[in-house]
Order: sequence, then C-alpha cells, then structure tokens
Amino acid sequence: MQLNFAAREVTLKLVYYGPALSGKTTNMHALHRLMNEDCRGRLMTLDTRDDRTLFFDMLPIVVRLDPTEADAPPDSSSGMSVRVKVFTVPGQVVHAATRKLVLQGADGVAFIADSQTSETANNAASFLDLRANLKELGISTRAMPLVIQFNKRDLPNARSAAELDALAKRGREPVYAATALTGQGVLETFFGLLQLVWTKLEAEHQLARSIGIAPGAFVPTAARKLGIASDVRQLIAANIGGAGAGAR
Ligand SMILES: Nc1nc2c(ncn2[C@@H]2O[C@H](COP(=O)(O)OP(=O)(O)OP(=O)(O)O)[C@@H](O)[C@H]2O)c(=O)[nH]1
Ligand SMILES: [Mg+2]
Repeated sequence: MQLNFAAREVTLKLVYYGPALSGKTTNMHALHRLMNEDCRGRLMTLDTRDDRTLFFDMLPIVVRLDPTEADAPPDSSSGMSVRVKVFTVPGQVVHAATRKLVLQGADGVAFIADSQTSETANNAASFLDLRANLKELGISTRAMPLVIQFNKRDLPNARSAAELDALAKRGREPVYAATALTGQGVLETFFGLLQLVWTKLEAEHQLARSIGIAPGAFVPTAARKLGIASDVRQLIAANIGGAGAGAR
C-alpha cells in the first residue's frame, strides 16, 4: 500500500497469480468490462501472438470518495482517492523471475486455479511457486490476504462441485467458483479479495481514523462507484468453504 496524505490518495496492489492458461488475463478483461468507464483506466496487456502473458497485465481502477464520504476537513474539496492496481503474472514456468517481480509490494493475491482435473498438478506447482516467492520476499503466506478462484467451471472435465467443497473446507482461504469467460464469479473474487485487503489495512494503519473512511464502509462505497448493481455483500459471501471474506 502507498499512502500519500498530501495528495489524499491510497494505492493498493492486487496480484492475480496462478498456472499458465488458468484464466488470469481473462479475469482482468471481464473486470474491465464489468466496471464503470470513468473509474477504470486503460487495460495494459503484453501478450505473445498466442495470447500468453509475456510480462504482466495491469488494470488501474480509481475510486474517488467525495469529501463527505471521506470525511475530509471542512476546507477541503478534494475528498480522497483509492487507486487499485490489478496485476496478473505470466503463468508459464519460464517466467519465474517475472512473477516474483510482479508479486513485490502486493497487498493481496487472487490465486486463479484451473478447475480441469488434468490441471491439478499445475495448480499445486503454481501454489508452491507462490509460497516460495512470498517467502523470498519475506512475506508469510498466512500474512498475505489471499482468495482462491476455481475457474473454467463450464468445462466438462472440471472437478465436481463436491470436490471443490471438500478442497475449500480444508483451507482457510475463501474459495470462489468462476467462469471468467462469461464473467461469472469474477466480481465475487475481486471484491472478496478487496474486502480482505481493506480489513487488514484498516487494522494495521487505522485507515478509518487517518483518512476518515468509516470502518466497513469502503468496499460497498467502492462497488457503488464502480457501477456494480449487485449487492456487494452477497457477492463476497458467495465463497464456498474457507473462513469467508466477511468473517475475517
Ligand atoms: N472454457 C473456458 N475457457 C476459459 C475460461 N477462462 C479462460 N479461458 C480460456 O483459457 C485460455 C487462457 O486464458 P488466459 O486468461 O489467457 O490465461 P492466463 O492465466 O492469463 O495465462 P498466462 O498468461 O499464460 O499465464 C484462453 O483461451 C481463454 O479463453 C473459462 O472460464 N472457461
Ligand atoms: Mg495472462
């Protein structure tokens, strides 16, 4: 997180991590599509000709809070801006160094797993790679806000819902089912992660007091500004297993 009091600006970094072809870039495209035009910046992608991420993708999102919402001093007309930079890593094994670079400074991670049974080993290897990179960056996996998405629920060879339930119950992270291609589960994953990140930052930096955003108020306000019609609490609560984003 970067906090710039003078500019009344907070910047958060979210990283979408996972094995090659699990759908990280597809999540990003769906997020871009589902959000208000005036809140999102240009989606930056750098692909090879066959659509594989070469370095990273980045989607900047800006939530502008009015002076009343951000409880600004009476003489201020500026309110507060929260910038959320969403990055994806390149999943292909050869890009190990790039993944570590992109992970640096992350406030939260969405791990995008591929639901196809054939991808089980690749999911596991990528999760180990994430843990190893976090460790090298001096961050314990437990300390990092993390949600898991099982993407490609539409495919016939996807793991069954019962299998996902069982997997989710074993871990503490919220798990979301998704079909990023159609956008299903994409907002759930994003807001589930944003909720975890914001709750942690609120506790660590007393954000509520220092920038005047009431505890618990940021994520619903952000969702409204981003033009999300659904009830964000319901989106966040759509996780299966795990402790649940709302409960932590
Ligand atoms: N059927 C189906 N295909 C999907 C879904 N999400 C992504 N795909 C496809 O999976 C392929 C890989 O998607 P990407 O989003 O490029 O994957 P990635 O995780 O960014 O891959 P890397 O950049 O190599 O790490 C593309 O052909 C997508 O259209 C989904 O929910 N269902
Ligand atoms: Mg990609």
